[in-house]
Amino acid sequence: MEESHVVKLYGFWPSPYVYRVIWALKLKGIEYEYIEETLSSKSPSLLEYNPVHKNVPVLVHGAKPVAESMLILEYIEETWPDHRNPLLPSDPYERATARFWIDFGQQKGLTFFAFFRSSEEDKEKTARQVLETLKIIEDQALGDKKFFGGNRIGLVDMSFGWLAHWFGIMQETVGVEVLEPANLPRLHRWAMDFKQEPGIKENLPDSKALLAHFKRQRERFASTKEK
Ligand SMILES: N[C@@H](CCC(=O)N[C@@H](CS)C(=O)NCC(=O)O)C(=O)O
Repeated sequence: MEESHVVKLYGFWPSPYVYRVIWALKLKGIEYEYIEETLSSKSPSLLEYNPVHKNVPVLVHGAKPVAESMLILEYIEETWPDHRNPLLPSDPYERATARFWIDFGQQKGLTFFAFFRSSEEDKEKTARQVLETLKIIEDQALGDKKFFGGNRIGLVDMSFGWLAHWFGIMQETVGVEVLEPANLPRLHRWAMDFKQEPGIKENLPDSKALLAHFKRQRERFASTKEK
């Protein structure tokens, strides 16, 4: 393959941001080389390719690095478009609406993080805040559709994709269940459907390893709070 066409992905196995990129590359059938990073000792290449945020994922296309998972997905969609299976709607208004929900999910990141690192005393309170956010996503963004854009998965589904796998394990770590059929029947259905999609189901990190990773992280949060 010509050097200018080579695709590399710098990642970290438990990262849901990295998986967004993996899903998009797999769905498009794009070959790539995966480079696993150690976040406590980042490689010189990662620091060179992402000197501002110094985080993963970074996609390198030829010599051109692209950072920030959702921007990488937009880059992939524009560079390798498949007009029969677009990941964003072609109508400008629908596209703006899709980006609104992607942005909403990003803005609410701290709500989920607060839940994940909550103490025993405040975990129910943070769970209620997560439920409020998920209700908005279910009622306003998903509605009665199978996926956020209709019958096929697209960028909005991939941006919320972490809810379908990582969030369940996060709930298990905290010991509170929020995304369950009684509370959020349509969003729960969506999570089940999303996880079954070709390209997604074969590309999810191992649940047991992720649970152990999250438990270690939560213990670390608890010990730093006590000090
Ligand atoms: N907004 C970024 C978030 C990426 C991110 O937080 N990556 C984490 C791994 S899950 C990371 O690389 N952390 C290392 C660090 O920030 O030092 C995106 O969507 O790509």
